Amino acid sequence: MSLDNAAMTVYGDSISGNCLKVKFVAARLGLPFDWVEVSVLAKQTRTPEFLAINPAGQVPVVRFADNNVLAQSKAIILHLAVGSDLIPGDAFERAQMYQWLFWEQYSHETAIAQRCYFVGEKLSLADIALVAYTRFAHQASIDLAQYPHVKNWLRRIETDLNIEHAQ
Ligand SMILES: N[C@@H](CCC(=O)N[C@@H](CS)C(=O)NCC(=O)O)C(=O)O
Repeated sequence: MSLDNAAMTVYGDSISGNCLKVKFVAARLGLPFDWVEVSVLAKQTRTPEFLAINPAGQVPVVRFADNNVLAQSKAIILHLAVGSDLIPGDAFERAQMYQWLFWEQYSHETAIAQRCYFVGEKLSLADIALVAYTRFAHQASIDLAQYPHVKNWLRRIETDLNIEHAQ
């Protein structure tokens, strides 16, 4: 069955960039899908029912009409987009597209996604090393007010370290 005719269920959290990628691609390609909201914050990815769908306990995950299940946003969007104009026909351009996909997952998402600390759920040397020069951003004419997540993180680390707020 071609994907165009298949019903699929996307299990996703509406505030997750990884899940929105799947939604945007499916919508752009006109692929019909049901969206099942799974809240990461409410720990709905940790229920036995959800873990039976994706033992990794993560969204997005898609269940296709034939009951096959696929996780990992990049695997999902690449699968959805096979044969569409979203995947360049030229082999080198396709490789360049992969380059951006890998970059996004490895560098962009990790830099932009909102986390409390750089590693795990608590202060580590990574936060302390990174906070040192981030506090001087204004000296390079960078106004952190434009980057509220960074500013929140900066405040959190300064508070954790009991040091004065730099800006
Ligand atoms: N590399 C995966 C990352 C998936 C991921 O990190 N999902 C998060 C939401 S953005 C999640 O489900 N977190 C719940 C958890 O890990 O407990 C992808 O691109 O799909």
